[in-house]
Amino acid sequence: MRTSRSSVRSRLTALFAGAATLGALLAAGTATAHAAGPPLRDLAEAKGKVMGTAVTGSKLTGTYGEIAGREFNWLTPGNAMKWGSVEPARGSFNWAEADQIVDFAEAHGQEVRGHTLVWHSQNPGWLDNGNWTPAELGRLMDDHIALEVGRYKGRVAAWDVVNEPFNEDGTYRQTLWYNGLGTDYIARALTAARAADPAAELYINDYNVEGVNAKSTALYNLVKSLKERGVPIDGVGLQAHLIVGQYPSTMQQNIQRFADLGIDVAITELDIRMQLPATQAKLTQQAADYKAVMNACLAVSRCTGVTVWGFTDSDSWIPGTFPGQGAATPYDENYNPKPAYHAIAQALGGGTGQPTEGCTATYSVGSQWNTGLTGQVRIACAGASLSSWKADWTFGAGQRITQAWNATCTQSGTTVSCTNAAWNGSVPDGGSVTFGFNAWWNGSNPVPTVTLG
Ligand code: 9MR
Repeated sequence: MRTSRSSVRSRLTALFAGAATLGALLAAGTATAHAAGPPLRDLAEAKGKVMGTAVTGSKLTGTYGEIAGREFNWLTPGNAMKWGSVEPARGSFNWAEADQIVDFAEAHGQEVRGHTLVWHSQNPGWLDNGNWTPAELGRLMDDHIALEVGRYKGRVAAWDVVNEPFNEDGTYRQTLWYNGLGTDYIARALTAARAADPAAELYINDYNVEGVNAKSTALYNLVKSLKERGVPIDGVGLQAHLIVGQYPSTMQQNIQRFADLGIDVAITELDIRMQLPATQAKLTQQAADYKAVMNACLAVSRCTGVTVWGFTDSDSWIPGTFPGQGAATPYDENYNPKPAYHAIAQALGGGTGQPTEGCTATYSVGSQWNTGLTGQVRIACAGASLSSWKADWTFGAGQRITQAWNATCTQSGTTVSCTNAAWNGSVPDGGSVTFGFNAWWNGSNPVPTVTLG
């Protein structure tokens, strides 16, 4: 976390976010039916994290624009800053969409993640098809970085300088850059970016590097050697294009090992796809997977936060690339928040955002002895259902939770907060779930009232 500019901007963000929320409330007639809880950006900010989304510039009006401005404090142009977008013909530039997104971000108190400078894909044809000497190629790369990073100097907080440099087995991907300049194209690109905007955070970004595996280990070794050589590198981006039910169990461990190198880690392109049609069971699993990613980031202080690769299923690359798959983002095509949205909010310390009328939580003490107790909370719904839950109560007489099962419980002061385990978030209409806990007590042990959120 190098820059102070970022943190100044993020403090301002809270103010802007408040204004954005107020704006959204005043425009309630046009706003979508939406969870009443605080926006994700406010929840993230309170946890010292950022919450971002990829956006398409042309869509930043109406409901899409309202949600992008209200819920997120970082934006990544999904395509607008790629070389093929900004310089389609050599020497002929198109900055319109990139400028528009940066302007939108500034108007909404948001930071921008620049994506991406040096990649093998979405390059202009003239670049891909040129027959460049290594010297020419190096100059093209240097000039491109100087121009684009220079243009947005002071306005783009972080850059994905190099994108997707590795193959799955951890060898270097054979690209225009690698073939022409060797592995050192990476150090050269980072150095050029630092020179163009010394305050911007510089990242290497890749996919399938979320868990500990051959590819992430190659990235780890690269960052380690760049650090040892004094090459400017501030972070790694773990894209996180995941599949429902396949959350990588070593994600937190992986984030931590990168953090231990003295760099930041950002989750840069999170989406979690499924085979269509989306069913309640798949959406519930997806919510649990989103939550697991959030928790992995929350658990490591140098994980800066999470960006989703499109916030609505109507603006996602998945259906076009994986026929038959989709529903990968936190909002559906009609801008209704899905269980995944509520799971993100919940992981960030918010309520589940779901109406809980029709569902009740009942606390009971199973057994109690001199200073211990085993208790249970039963959550039951009738005429309503839940896809995730949060059960809070106050232990006002000094009781302390020591252990919980079938839920994750934390206690801060007298406030106990329990959220569902991956397998029991769903409470169907007419059904119930229970979770249990052990607690310590002394003196008196009154039964608290449980609030569902
Ligand atoms: O979301 C982008 C999509 O609109 C483009 O068609 C696609 C082309 O490759 O790129 C998508 O974004 C990619 C990102 O830039 C890098 N990581 C993988 C993303 C999904 O393909």
